Amino acid sequence: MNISNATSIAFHDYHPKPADFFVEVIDGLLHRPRSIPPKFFYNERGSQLFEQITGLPEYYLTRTEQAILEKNAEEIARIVGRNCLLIEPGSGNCEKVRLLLDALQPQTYVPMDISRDHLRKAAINLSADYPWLDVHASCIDFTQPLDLSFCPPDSQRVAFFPGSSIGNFEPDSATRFLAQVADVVGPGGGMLIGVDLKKDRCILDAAYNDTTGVTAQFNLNLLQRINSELNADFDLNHFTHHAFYNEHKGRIEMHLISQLRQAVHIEQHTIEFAKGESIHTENSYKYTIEEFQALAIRAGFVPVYLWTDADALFSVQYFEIPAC
Ligand code: AVJ
Repeated sequence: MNISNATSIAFHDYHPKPADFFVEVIDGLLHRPRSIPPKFFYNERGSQLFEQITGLPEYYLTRTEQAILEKNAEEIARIVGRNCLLIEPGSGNCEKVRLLLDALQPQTYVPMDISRDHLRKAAINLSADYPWLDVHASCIDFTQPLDLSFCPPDSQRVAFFPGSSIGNFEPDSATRFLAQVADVVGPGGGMLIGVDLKKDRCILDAAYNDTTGVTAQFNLNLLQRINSELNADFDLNHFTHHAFYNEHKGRIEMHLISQLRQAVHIEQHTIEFAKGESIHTENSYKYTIEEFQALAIRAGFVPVYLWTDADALFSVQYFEIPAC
């Protein structure tokens, strides 16, 4: 029985195939330039370090986006429309959506995450705080097609993708990903997305080179994780964090630089690093408003409205798919 006002929560398990850490790490390290996908930052320690990053004075992204959502929640709700079906790919701890729920009053919220236990916990906590909200937690790899047949077919579908997570995608894959989102929300559907903006490079460089070295620890934690989970022997004292804004590509690049010529062993593999050789660990693309709108338009969206802070550091942009 489901009494209105009582907590309503459903769990849908699409059994996402977990990433193969070993295969992806070896593949990335054997190719030139060497790289490791940024999705592997987020083990328990990495997630803790990222939490710390979000509170750093130099790291303006999280607090600026939060302030934009808080300040404009009512207007966002008016523009997006109430009673929607709100889908959040990679919902994590479901903290950001809380800033919108009271104003937006969605009929249904669909948090999607690949991490089953975190998703379950986050959905239960959210549901306890918002008993009027119909929560359909979906354990899924959000880059896979999503079946929303459990949802009421008539409500407007809106995707929520905060945090400038889109910055981790290459622009072409970002377009493909948004086209997939466009498919899911369908004609008349919308997308509310947090996008970090191009700005003075000093601000960007500082945000990824904090003086207390938390970002360096976050980056180096990848090697620690490879050591403990893949039986490797990276010497963390012999790699250094290197992050800089690549103006030409419009992205922050994070690297780990080998401080000397060295060999590292991972299971049966030996990887030889030259002195100064890099492991590319992350790209974080920055866009102008016009650049990002053009990207979203290529994916089938129409720009509807956007919000930024007074210093134009960060943007929250709303798009729709024209109704047919
Ligand atoms: C979570 C991808 C938005 O690019 O700013 C923070 C990750 N990396 N500091 C970002 C990150 C280094 C973050 N995103």
